[in-house]
Amino acid sequence: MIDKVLENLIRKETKRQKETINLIASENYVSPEVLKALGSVFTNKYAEGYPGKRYYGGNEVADELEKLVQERALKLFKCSSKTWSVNVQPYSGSPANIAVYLGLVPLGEKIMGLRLDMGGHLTHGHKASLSGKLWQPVYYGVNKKTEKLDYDEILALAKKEKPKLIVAGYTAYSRIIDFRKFKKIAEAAGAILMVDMSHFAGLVAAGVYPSPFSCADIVTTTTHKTLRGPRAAMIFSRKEFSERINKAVFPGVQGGPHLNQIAAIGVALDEASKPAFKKYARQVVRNAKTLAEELRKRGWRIVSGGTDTHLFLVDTFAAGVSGKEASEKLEQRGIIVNKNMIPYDSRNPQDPSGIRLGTAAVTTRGMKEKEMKKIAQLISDILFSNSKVKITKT
Ligand code: DSN
Repeated sequence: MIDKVLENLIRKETKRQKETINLIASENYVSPEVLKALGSVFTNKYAEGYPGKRYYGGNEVADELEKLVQERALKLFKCSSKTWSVNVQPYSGSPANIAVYLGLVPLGEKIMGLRLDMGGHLTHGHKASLSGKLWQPVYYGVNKKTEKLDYDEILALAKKEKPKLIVAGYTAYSRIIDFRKFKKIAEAAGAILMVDMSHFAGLVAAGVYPSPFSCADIVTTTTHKTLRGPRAAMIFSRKEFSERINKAVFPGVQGGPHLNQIAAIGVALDEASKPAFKKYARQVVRNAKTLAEELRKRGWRIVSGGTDTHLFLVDTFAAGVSGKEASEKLEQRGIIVNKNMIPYDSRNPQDPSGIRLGTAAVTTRGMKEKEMKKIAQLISDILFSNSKVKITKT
């Protein structure tokens, strides 16, 4: 690059990514092909509107691109184009979720989602987000004992509160979600069911996590987590909702789509349709299960007892180590995680009781069960010195 300052930052970040173990559950490493599409000339083009209905000239290739990516998205998730549409323009997950509410829920009406401190997302109705300011949030939690969703409680709450829309799909919940139960809950409340599959989209694509499409009215997803694409998002909607969703994305929330991101989504969708991706996703889950189990064996408490997905929470404070302390100590030794609230946490978000670990990124680097055992031992050794209770040193 001519800009040596920038070139140096890119080089430094490349080195950092190579030399650390990335256990951030929402991150991954994209392929060189995805990077190529992101850095392509599509970044130069404005394409406000939708294929065939743009506000600027010169969009014949953009139209071809957007339609191709829509087709690939519907195909990958086995959605019939007779009943489903997909909007591939959202810049990322937060604007995608806000666009759904804007399109389908009158301002001030109720949106029901999982509490942030129990695994939900800011855009599922948290007061600090537009979703909790422009709409009235109703929160459900997880069961205190099992730390899993309690569908009877959620049903009772939904019947009482009658939200216009219910969100299922989270950022820090490690268990399989029963989408059929959520469909019944939404029907009982007369609500629209939106599944935010951002975290587990890649697992759904590979068939290692249940697909939400037969139950949901709307499915949102980011494309950069387990799906291993660019930082972007998509909104799938049943046809009856699609026009309202499209208007909410543009011009409701966004301006012109980032065509380079859309091109890169297209590359990632194609990659995710290949047998190698199925193998990858299976290994992601195996790795998470192994890592959780190996940490459990060494005395660390795993929230809800384990995982069915790519991620899980460790209650480090049960062993006397706060989440902040744990994440900082691990980072000093090259293991990158995030501190995280655990259900019914008595500590604060800046220094909560736990950490969240995920295996999507390390699996992309080719790591398997053997490496997970080593990582569990490393984590345990690094945190051992801070632990005030007995942690097994194996
Ligand atoms: N920040 C993402 C995560 O880490 O799960 C969600 O938006």
